[in-house]
Amino acid sequence: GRVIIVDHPLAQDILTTLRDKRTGQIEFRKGLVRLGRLVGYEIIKSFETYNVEVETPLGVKARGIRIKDVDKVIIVQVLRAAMPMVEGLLKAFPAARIGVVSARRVENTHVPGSMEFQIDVGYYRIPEIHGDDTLIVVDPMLATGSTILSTLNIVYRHGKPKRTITVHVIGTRYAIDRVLAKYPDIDVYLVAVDPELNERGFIVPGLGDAGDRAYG
Ligand code: U5P
Repeated sequence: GRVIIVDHPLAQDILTTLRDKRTGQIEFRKGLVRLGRLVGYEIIKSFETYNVEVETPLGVKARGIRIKDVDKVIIVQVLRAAMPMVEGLLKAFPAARIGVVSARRVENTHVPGSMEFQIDVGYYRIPEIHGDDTLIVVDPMLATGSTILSTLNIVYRHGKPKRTITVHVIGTRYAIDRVLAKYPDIDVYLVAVDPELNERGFIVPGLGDAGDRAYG
C-alpha cells in the first residue's frame, strides 16, 4: 500500500481552518465537505483510464478518456464524524454505494498513554462487496488506528474488494504503520501526518474531537 498526503494548497488551507479552535461548527463541517471533494479528486488520479471517441455537435470526432470502474465504488463511513467528508467524496464518486459503521472509542476503559482503544461497534450496514469494487473507508482522524481496524474487520465480512483505500484528515505515523502491518495492500490518503498522540489518545496538534466540532 501507499501513503498519499494530499498537499494541494487548497487542502492545506482548509486544514488550517479546521485546526483553528476559533472555527465554529458550520465552517468546520463545510471544511470537511470541501476536503472530501479534494481527496476524492486525488483518489481518482489513481484510477485507470481508457480512451474513447465522441462526436461533437460540429460533426467532428474528438478523442477523450473515461475513468475505469469509477462507478464500482463503495464508501463506508464511520459515524458520525465522517459524514461531511463523504458528502464531498460523493462529488467525485456520485454512483458510490454507501455503508455505515457506528464505531466509538470506549474512553473509560482506556489506560492513559495506551496506544489502543477498545472499540464499541453499535450498528453497521454495508452493501455487498464484489471483487471488482474499490472500497473507500472514511474516518477523519486516524489516531491509534483502533477504530479503522475494527471497522475494516467488519467491512471485509461483506466481501473482498479489488482495492481498499482509507481516507483521513489527520493521521499519526504510528497508526498508519499499524494499519499497514495488518493490511499491507491498503492505500492511505491523508491531508496531514501529525507527530504526536497525547495521553488520552488525541492527535497533537490535531484539531480536537472531529465529531464534536462538526456536530456539537
Ligand atoms: N478522534 C478525534 N480526534 C483525535 C483523535 C481521535 O476525533 O484527536 C476520533 C476520530 O473521530 C475517530 C477515532 O473516530 O477517534 C479515531 O481514533 P483511533 O481509533 O484511531 O485511536
